[in-house]
Formats: sequence, structure tokens, C-alpha cells
Amino acid sequence: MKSDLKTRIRLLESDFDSALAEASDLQALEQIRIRFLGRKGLLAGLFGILGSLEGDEKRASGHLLNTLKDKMNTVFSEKARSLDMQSHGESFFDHSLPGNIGYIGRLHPLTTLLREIKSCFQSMGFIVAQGPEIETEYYNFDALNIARGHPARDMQDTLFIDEEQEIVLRTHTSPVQVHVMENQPPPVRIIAPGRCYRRDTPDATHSPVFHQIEGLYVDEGVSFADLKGTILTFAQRLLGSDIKIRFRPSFFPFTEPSAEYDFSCLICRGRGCRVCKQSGWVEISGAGMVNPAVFDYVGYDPERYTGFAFGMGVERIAMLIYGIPDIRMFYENDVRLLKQF
Ligand code: FA5
Repeated sequence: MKSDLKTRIRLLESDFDSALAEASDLQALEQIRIRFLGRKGLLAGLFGILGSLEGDEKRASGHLLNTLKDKMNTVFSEKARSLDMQSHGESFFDHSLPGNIGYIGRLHPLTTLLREIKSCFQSMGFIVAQGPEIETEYYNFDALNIARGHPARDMQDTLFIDEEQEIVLRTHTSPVQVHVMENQPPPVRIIAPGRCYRRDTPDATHSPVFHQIEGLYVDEGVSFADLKGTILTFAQRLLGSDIKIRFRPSFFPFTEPSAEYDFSCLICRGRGCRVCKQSGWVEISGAGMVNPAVFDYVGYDPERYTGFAFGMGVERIAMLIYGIPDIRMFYENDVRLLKQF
């Protein structure tokens, strides 16, 4: 009897599978349900036989039958679901599916920071100017007093668009100074934000594409003290009154005297970290008094006018403010980072 029931269980299973495979609509499926799974159906019939068995034989066959019953119910529901979807065609909408949560887009942290920097300088009377990212060597180097063969020309590893035509991707925003001064007489008080390109090897603080904000203030009687006052006011407006700035002597052919200035590291508060290379300071910008040689190129009278200029790295400031330890994180577009802003 036991082996007989086992055979009938196997047969029922294969009959059920082939009947389901053939069912092509919900009516056919209902017939199958009644025939196999109904109260007086084939499965119930086998459970009836179970009643006449005893002991181990009953237990073993009962286990087999219950497993079969679960399987038949699962396979049946899947088939019913798939036929139901087919019968509703394309317009079927499954109300039981979880909804799509739409995320609201937001500004990239560099865009937000650029806007904040612009508004700090605008509140001090600076006007936003723009210049091309593809430049001639004349604007990127010559008119900035960076002579051909001058070692300063190697300082900035340049990406050439066309070497013969002397067309480059600008390595800094300083060429905008020249465009602006060529087009208007003093006084000039501008900032020029934008992308710059260099062959720098990427590391925690260098990227081959990065942003600078150029600043230029030319008028009668502009002094280095004005430069320091402007930068300190800017730093405190942007980063709070705790921020410290530090000027160090430097060299740029287009400024004389030249300096670099650093901001105190907001990430480690001066204790030393990866961003400030354990020094407590982060290099932000080059700056200086406009070299009279540049005034000669643009036709300004160097006897009458003086000016200061600076070129800040925007990413470096963003790293400080947002506590981002590696510049490359700005360009990886990892949503886990971006959605925190
Ligand atoms: C210049 O580019 C000068 N044009 C700045 C200047 C303007 C000096 C006006 C005087 C007057 P420098 O190469 O040091 O200087 O770059 C200025 C700033 O840009 C750096 O302090 C740094 O903050 C940022 N910077 C430079 N290279 C990179 C890079 N590869 N990735 C990210 N930031 C960079």
C-alpha cells in the first residue's frame, strides 16, 4: 500500500505540472484547481487513502503528501498571477508593488560654494567677469609676463589643444584679468570664477580639472594692505570669525611682490590632518600686486594705477568647509556623498 501511494503521489505531481503548463487562461486554471486541489479533488483523494494507513508508513506518506500540497499551492499561485497579468495586458497596474520614491535633485557642493564665494565678493563691490576656457598662449602666458622659455612656463604643465596654433586649455583664470583690462579702463574690481586644466597627476589635493576664482582690483592707490583686508574679510564672511589667514612670499611673473596665502585648517583645527598635510594650514591661493609689465600689455598707466590680484582654488576651500579629505570625491558623483549636501 505504501509504495502504491508513493507512486500515486509522483503521478499526481507530474499530471498537475503538465496540466498547469497547458493552461492558457484563467478559466482553464479554475478547472485545474477544482480537479487537483478542490475539496473532492485528486489531492484530497490521496489524503483519504492516508487515513487507512498506520504507524511509520502513515507518517512517511503524510510527510510526502504535505510537501506535495505546499508545492502544488505555490506553483498554482504563481501560474495564476502570471495569467492574471497577461489578461490585463500592458495597462495592468499592480497595487501591491512598493512605490517608487522620487529623489529631489540638489546642487553639487562646488556649485553651492561658488555661488557663496561670488556673493561674498559681490557684497564688497566686485563684479563677476568671464573668459574662455580655451585660450591662446598669448592670454594664458605672454600678456601675463610669462615669457617664452621662462621657467615659470613650465610651472604649469599645460594641456595643448593645438601646439602650432598656440591654443591651450587655460591653466589658470588669470587670463581673464587681461581680457577685462583690455576692454575697460580703470577702476576695475572683478572676480572671475571658472574651470582650469593642468596635467597634474591626481592625488588628494590635485585634480587635472579644477576651479579657480580670480580676483582683480585696479585703481589709484590700491595697496598690499587692501589685498590682505579683502582676503581676511572674505575668509571671515565665508568661514566665520575663527578663521586665520597667513601670507607667505612667493613668485608669479604677473605680480610683484607676490605671495601665497593659506587658511587655517578647519578640519583638524590646526592639529594636523591629511588635508593640511599635518601643517594646520591649507594653501588656498596665489596673489600679489599686479606687475607693471602686465599694465603695459593692456595699456594701463603703471605710474598712475596699482592693483592687486589673486587666484584661489575653489576645491581646496570646499574640502576645508565640508571636511572632504580627497579632492577626487567631488568628481566621482557617488550619490552617497552628493545627497549629504
Ligand atoms: C595660479 O594659478 C595663479 N594664476 C594664481 C594667481 C592669480 C597669483 C593672481 C597671483 C595673482 P597656482 O598655480 O599656485 O597659481 O594656483 C592657485 C591655486 O589653485 C592653488 O593655490 C590651489 O589652491 C589651486 N590649484 C592649483 N592646481 C590645482 C590642482 N591641480 N587641483 C586643484 N587645485 C589646484
